Amino acid sequence: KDRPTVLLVGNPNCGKTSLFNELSGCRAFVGNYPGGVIEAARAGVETPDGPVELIDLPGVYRLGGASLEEKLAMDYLCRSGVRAIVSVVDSLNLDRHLYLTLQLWHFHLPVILVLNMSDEADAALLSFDIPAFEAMLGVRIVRTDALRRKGMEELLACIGQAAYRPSGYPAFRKPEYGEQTEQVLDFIAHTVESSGLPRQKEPFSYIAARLLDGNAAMVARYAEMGEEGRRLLEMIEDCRTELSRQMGLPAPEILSSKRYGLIRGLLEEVQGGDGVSRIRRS
Ligand code: BGO
Repeated sequence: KDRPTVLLVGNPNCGKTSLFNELSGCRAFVGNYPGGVIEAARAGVETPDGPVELIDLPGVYRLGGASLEEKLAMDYLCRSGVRAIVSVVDSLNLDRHLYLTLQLWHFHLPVILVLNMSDEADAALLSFDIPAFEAMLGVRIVRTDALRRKGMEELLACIGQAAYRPSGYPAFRKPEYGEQTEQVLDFIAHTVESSGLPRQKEPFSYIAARLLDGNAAMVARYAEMGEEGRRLLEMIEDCRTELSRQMGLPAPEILSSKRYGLIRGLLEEVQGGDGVSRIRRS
């Protein structure tokens, strides 16, 4: 079967399962994955451009953690055959939910940003400058209310376009972390790529970001690759330490603090309406 795969990703409780059920016409369950077995629900879905295989990944707050949910999400994101990502966020919690969205840049796939819970945003008098929001991120944005089935046709049309006509779809804009950080990330990615060490499933830019974070699982992987792996980690450690000194931040906090900074700046530009001051205070 050659149906293009489209992944639904999002934080827990963003309404991802409700959306999946609406799009797929399947109402089997809404809720968290029952204890123990974690698997991704999947369904064939018709779009105006043709059928896609929609996969509902378990809810995760970010990529890179050691939980089974995060590993499963990463595994799907690295599979071939994935043509687009639907990043579902809760419209009232964009400051936290967009963190995961920014991490999707690494996969170089078309991203549809779904502002779910639009009913709650309306009730809170929160509005968005959608064209500016789309331009700043390099995505298509669809506002949905999964409970009342609002925005589903538009979402299906976006999914179809992203999966079947990607050349006309915007390219996700690279989150810019500043010159010093970018230089270190490029250096790490290049060093890993040219090392001759076994190719990992994740994109090099993603591996570089995790190594800059000092992500335990990623560091352990390279540490287990023998002398060359350990030499690579030492080289990386030197530039981590230097960047950390320059930024005045512990290395594991550099990228996350940059990401939250980018999100704050973005929301200041695109979020409007009487609800903003209330959201900011909460
Ligand atoms: C309960 N608008 C509103 N208002 N609510 C929504 C929307 C929306 O657009 N989309 C989803 N919800 P999941 P994850 C619930 O289950 O799909 C609601 O984790 C309840 N349940 O109905 O499970 C949705 O898959 C009792 O709410 O999210 C669900 O991403 C009381 O958001 C919750 C109140 O949706 C999470 C809510 C027994």
